[in-house]
Order: sequence, then C-alpha cells, then structure tokens
Amino acid sequence: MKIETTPIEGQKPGTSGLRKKTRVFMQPSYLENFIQATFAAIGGGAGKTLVIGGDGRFFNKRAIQTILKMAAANGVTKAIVGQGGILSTPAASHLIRLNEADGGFILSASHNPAGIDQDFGIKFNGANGGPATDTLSAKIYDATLSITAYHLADTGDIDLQGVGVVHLDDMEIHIVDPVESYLALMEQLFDFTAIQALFAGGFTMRFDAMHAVTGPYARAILEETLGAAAGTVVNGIPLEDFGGGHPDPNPIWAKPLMDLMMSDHAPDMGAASDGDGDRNMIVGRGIYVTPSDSLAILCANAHLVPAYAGGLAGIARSMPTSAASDRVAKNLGIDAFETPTGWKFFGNLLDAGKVTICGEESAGTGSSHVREKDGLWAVLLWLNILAVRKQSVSEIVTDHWQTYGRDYYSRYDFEGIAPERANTLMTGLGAKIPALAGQVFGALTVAKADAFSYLDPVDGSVSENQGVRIFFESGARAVLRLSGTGTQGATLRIYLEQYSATDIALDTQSALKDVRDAALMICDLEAIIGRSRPDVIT
Ligand code: VG1
Ligand code: CO
Repeated sequence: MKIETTPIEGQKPGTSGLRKKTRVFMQPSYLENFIQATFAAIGGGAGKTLVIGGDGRFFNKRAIQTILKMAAANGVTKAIVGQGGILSTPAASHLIRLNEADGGFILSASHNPAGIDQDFGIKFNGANGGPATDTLSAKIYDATLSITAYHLADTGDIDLQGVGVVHLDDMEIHIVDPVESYLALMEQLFDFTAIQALFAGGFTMRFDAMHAVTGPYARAILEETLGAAAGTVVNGIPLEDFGGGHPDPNPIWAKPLMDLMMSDHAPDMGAASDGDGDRNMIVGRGIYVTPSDSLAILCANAHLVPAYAGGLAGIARSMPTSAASDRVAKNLGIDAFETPTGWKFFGNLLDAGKVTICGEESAGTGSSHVREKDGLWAVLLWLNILAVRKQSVSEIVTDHWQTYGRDYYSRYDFEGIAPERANTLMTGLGAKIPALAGQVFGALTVAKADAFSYLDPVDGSVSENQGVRIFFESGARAVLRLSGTGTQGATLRIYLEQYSATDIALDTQSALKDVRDAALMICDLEAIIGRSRPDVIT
C-alpha cells in the first residue's frame, strides 16, 4: 500500500549514515521516509537483492520489520537477513559481496550507546559492500526533502528466529546464520591451524564484546573454532541497551579490560570491539596499542599471514591517524594514501586495487576482504602474527618502535559544545591558517598549516575542509575537526602527535605536552568554549 507522508530532513551528506536519538527514529514515518528516499536514490527496488541486519540495539527488530515490508512493496526480489535481525557491519559487507547483492541496510549507531533514550542509526551500503559515497548520500538527502509517499506491504511481522527461506508477497527472505559465512571468510584469510596451536600452547586472551554484536562472532571463532578457553569472550550476549554501556573500544569505555591488562593477572592479549563490530582495541600484557600503531604493525607483519603473503598493494590511513603507517609503506616501497575521516573514502582505493590495508585512529582497521573496517579481522590478524612470531604483544610493539621510531599519539574530545561556538572556533582557526607558519606557541614553532582537502585519485572528486592540520618544526602535528557522528551538540576532536626516532619509552601525555599546549593556544579553546579539559582522552 501507498502511504502519504510529508518530508522529514535526513542526515546531511558527509556524515556516516543517519544517526539520531532513538525517539526521533520512532516518530511516525521517520524511518520510512529515509528508506523510501534511499530507494528513490538507488533507482527503485525492483528486481534488487538487499542484505539487511543490525547490531541488535533497541528498535533493531522493529526497524527490520518495516524495512522488509517496504522492500517487498518497492519490488525487491530477495532480502538476505541475519537470523534474529543480527549482522555485524563487516559481516553485512561480506554478505553483500558474497551474494553480489545490490546493497544493504545496516542498522546501527556504531559506538554510540543504545536504548530508547540513546541513539539509533541506519546506513545504506552499495554493491561493493561499502558505505554510501558522498554522491549517493547527497541523493538520499535530497529525496528525504521531496518525498510525498512511501510503499509498505500490508502484512504481519515476519518471524526471523529460524534460518531458512520465507516469502513476503513476491519477495524471498533468506534468513541466514549471521556468523557462518563470515567465519568461512576468516578461515580463508588466516592460518587457523597456527592460531589453534597458539591457544593449545597456553596462550590466554580476553575479548570484551561489550554486550554488543561481536559476542556471537567472537564465541564461534575464538572459543569454538580456535580453541581459546571457555570464558575468553566476556559480555558476549548482545543486549538491546548494550548493558547500559558505551560500546566504544578504547581505554576509557573498555576500562575493566584495561584494568585487567595492566594488572598482575593479565592474560597474554586483550581485545574489544564496538556496537556494530567494525572497531577493535588491542592490548598486550601491560601495554595498550594505539590504533595508529596497530595499523602500522599489522602492515609491517601482514606478509606472515596467508592472505597477505604476496605483499600489500598500498596502505591508506585517515588524515588524523598518525604517520606510523606511512613509515611502514615507505620501508615496503608501496604507496601511502591519506584520506578524510570515514571508511567511505577507502572504498575507491580498495576497489581500484591501490591499497590492501586501511586504518583510522578511532580504532578502525580493515582490508580488501570487505569494504568496512572489521574488528574481529584485526584481532585475528594480531593472533596470526603472534602465532608466527612467537613473541608477546609488548615485544612486537617495542621491536616496531626500535625499527621505525615512535609516533606518540593522543586524541582529546570536547563533547556537547554549543554548535555556534564550535563553528566560531573552526571558522576562527580557518582564518588564522595563512599567517600561522613561523609563529611560535610556547615551545613550538609552526612549520605549516592547512585545511585538509582530498582529491580522490580514482574518481577525481574533491572533498574540502576535512579538518585543520598544523605541522610544527619539531615534527609534531595537531589536527582539529568537528565530529560527524554525534547526536547532541558538537564534538571537537583535537588529535596530537609527536614523532621521536630514538626516545621510545616516554610517557605519552608528557611527550605530547608541547603540542597540546600549542594547539590549545592556537584555537583559543578556553576563550571560545569556556573549558580546556577534554571529556575523553584516548
Ligand atoms: C568517528 C571516527 C571516525 C569513524 C566514524 C565512524 O567519526 O572519528 O574515524 O570513521 O566515527 O565509525 P567522527 O566524525 O565522529 O569523528 V563507527 O565505528 O561509529 O561507524
Ligand atoms: Co562501529
């Protein structure tokens, strides 16, 4: 049936899908308008195959029912749905590629907390399995503003609890085990025998699924397939409110895991993932591995693992990510790419075969095996490397720093800023850029500064104003940008980095003191937003 509606503004292009407060999504016609707008933007649903699943958060089940009914009414012929409505983001990306689907809807607000008073989100991924490009997002956005009606099959809810094929009008719904084909892909990439031997030899691990989507994946892969001890996976049952937590795998939000890893009872390795399973945190006994270092170390050692034994085509990192992986690319004699924040920018490089491994400072790492970042993939890559090198996480990290030097790195987040103030700060900073070179701020002198602009080498598109970069003569760098994933106020992120070729054993915050002081002075933080202490330091 056709239902008349009035436009509701969707999420502006340039952001990662549509993320809003759950109650916003629960308003009549809100989700429906976004789905219908997406069908309009992709040229209709007729004859298409779509993958649908989410991270299990509150409203996931309801939203999937609506999407299925709308897909059927828009002429979709086949929907592939995770059992119980569950699919991690990387598993959904894989299913799109494996089934040569036309795309998919992933229901998640990723690392944002879940519940009726928290966040919900939805994103459309294209036929390559990756997040919608800015061009497609813009089309969807435009369609949300002009929509007048949506289509919905007039039928009861579909039971998604068992695997198998069911019908909804003319559409086939294939309900699949969410883990099965993802596990099969991991088996192709990694040397499972070597990892099994590692665990059989007494290697211990804790994986914190943070009550989010990776629980079932981690149990099936780590405990049931690779032989990790029962209980290795904690918080492994996905809950609609993620247990009231914030499923963001970093030292702040995964504090219990951090505390364990820094204690006398620490297992050999700790890891965690986020709400939708695309991020990863890696911790060794007594040592936290920053995501930027993890990316560099994985790239430097990937040749030890079956899938990457032939070498890497290139490495891509998001602009705010540290330069550690650039040093590895240089050493390997391969290209290094610097893209704006957000996984969608890696898609073209991966599709064109220009890069094999990509990463972001926000705990995202992935490769050409899918078109999303992939939390468990990164954990398995670490495990495979540990199994081959027969060294501890700490030995591998220290060895890396001894070879390449160390990129000290930290990110400061200032959350819930009034949007006008955040804009004043960024505009003011932009205006200062031309005159910054040569100026002295505390102990540091600015070498150059710019507003990062990216020219996509594959399709020639240009993305401007992707954050301000300030390079100092000491080799330090500060980056400032506003978050695109928050749902309340503005979040300012300040990324700090200082390279040292020889001093590899300093305390991170002390090593970054000069660049932090200089960055805060340059942007007038205290004067404009009235505070100088970040809400979250990672
Ligand atoms: C953040 C991260 C970015 C990541 C994005 C989506 O964006 O900084 O690196 O790609 O989240 O990750 P922002 O605009 O808030 O800085 V996920 O795991 O939330 O889909
Ligand atoms: Co995520």
